[in-house]
Amino acid sequence: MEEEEQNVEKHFIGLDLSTQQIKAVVIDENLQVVAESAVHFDSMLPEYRTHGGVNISGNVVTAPTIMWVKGLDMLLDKLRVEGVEFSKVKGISGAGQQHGSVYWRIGAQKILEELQPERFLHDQLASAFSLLDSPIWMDSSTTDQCAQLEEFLGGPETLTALTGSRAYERFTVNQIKKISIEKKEVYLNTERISLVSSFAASIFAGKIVDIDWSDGSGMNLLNLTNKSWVPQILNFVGDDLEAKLGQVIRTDSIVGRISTYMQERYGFPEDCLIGAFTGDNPSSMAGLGIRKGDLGYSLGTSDTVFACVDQPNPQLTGHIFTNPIHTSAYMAMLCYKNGSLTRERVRNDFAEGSWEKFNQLLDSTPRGNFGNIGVYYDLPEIVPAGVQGDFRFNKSDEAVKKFSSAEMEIRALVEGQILAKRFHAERMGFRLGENGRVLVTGGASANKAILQVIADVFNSNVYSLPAVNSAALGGAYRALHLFKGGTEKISYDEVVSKLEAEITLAAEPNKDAATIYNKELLARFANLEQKVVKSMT
Ligand code: 5FX
Repeated sequence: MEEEEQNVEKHFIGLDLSTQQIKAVVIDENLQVVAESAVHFDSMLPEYRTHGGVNISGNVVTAPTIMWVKGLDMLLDKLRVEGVEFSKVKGISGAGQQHGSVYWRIGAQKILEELQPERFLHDQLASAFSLLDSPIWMDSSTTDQCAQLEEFLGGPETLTALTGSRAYERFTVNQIKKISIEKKEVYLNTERISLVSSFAASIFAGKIVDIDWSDGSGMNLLNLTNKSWVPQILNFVGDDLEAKLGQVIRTDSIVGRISTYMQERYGFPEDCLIGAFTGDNPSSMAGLGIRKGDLGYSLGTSDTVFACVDQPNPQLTGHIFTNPIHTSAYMAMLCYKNGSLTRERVRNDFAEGSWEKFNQLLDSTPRGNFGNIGVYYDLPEIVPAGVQGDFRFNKSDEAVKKFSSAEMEIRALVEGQILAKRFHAERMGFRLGENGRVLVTGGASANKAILQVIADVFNSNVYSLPAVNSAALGGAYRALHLFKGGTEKISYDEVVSKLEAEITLAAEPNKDAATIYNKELLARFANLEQKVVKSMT
């Protein structure tokens, strides 16, 4: 009997509740993807009228919380229709867009415990939230709260040293503070506050679960050293905040077993474990199997770069998070708001909306773009903070209105985005290790022409994995790790060692790359970026 049990195939689900869609991957014990599916918010849930999965009103950016719930209903049904046998699933974990928050109203825990299997989740959770629209990472409406928090703690340096980041508008404690003041009744009616990640885990566990320490690092609230909430900051928001947030847990924790709702509605086995969900970037780090000396580069709605560091060295640009997989190390990260959507906009403006044309134009322009440099920010950027607009400079560093051709615009956009990552990453202390790799992920990592520019600008080989959604995969791998006994029993690196065989070389730097993208060019870029910052004030 025991042997029979051992021979039964075991599957693991990884989810990613990201900005534009919810995605699921199902893997087997050999890390092979056996199924994947997604629900795209704008096109499949048009009733919520989102654009890119969000609603933008000035600098306030939100997403309807119930849309995410309905998306989960649809995703689980889609997976079933596509033939996924939930009875084989032994573990589920996943990721959520970072910083976004969910406000459960008083009584929500009870609603979650009493879900009826014959009804949809979105039907039953319609009244479970005290705030209908969740603030998300693209929001930049908490400038006042950020200034107050930094002042309260004695300056941005103190906050940075304590929590790994200066005050950022999207970081959750600033969002909560704003709500506690501007929507006092909402705050008072809130039983618990989740991050998008812990919210998704709660739906599967059938109870409100705690926040993990990697995603929790994106709140301006977690003490990086002792990994608990900073009491002064809790008090700064309100003395009942700790009760609403719960405890901080390790990212490699089991938060519970699958809920009876999920067992009865979908046929999950009762021993299916639920691992803590985490932020999409920490989860991508897990999904790419990032080792020391590597750089992870995610090309998505937001562009992010991240690396594993032993000794945190927090800076006023960029973030240090608790590491999701190497539990004694940290994760350094830079996040840019203007990623895919800006690339799409420039493609529409200069390449007739065609990626093929965009790539042809990019390839037809020489590396270095004749000295022209451009930076394009559709939304107020994070690095550097607040810059917005298109800025173009000719080879003499003079501001120009337009470049003389579509191909120069396109190369300026791509080079500008990648130079920014290299410059800021190096300033934070990243150095590619001797055997270090640039590992790419995210939607645009399928674009070879862009990967070539990454290889050239970083003067490094660029590698990719066959599956593009590393955040969802990271969830599935972490669920498998927990199933195998977790960190106490086996290292995460060992569980994902088979990934080595799947990594493929996607681009190699051209011979002249190091001379073109040299220190002088980076210094020029830094100067021009400073000019842009100054022009905003
Ligand atoms: C990271 O700090 C970010 O704000 C973004 O990368 C979000 O996580 C995107 F979902």
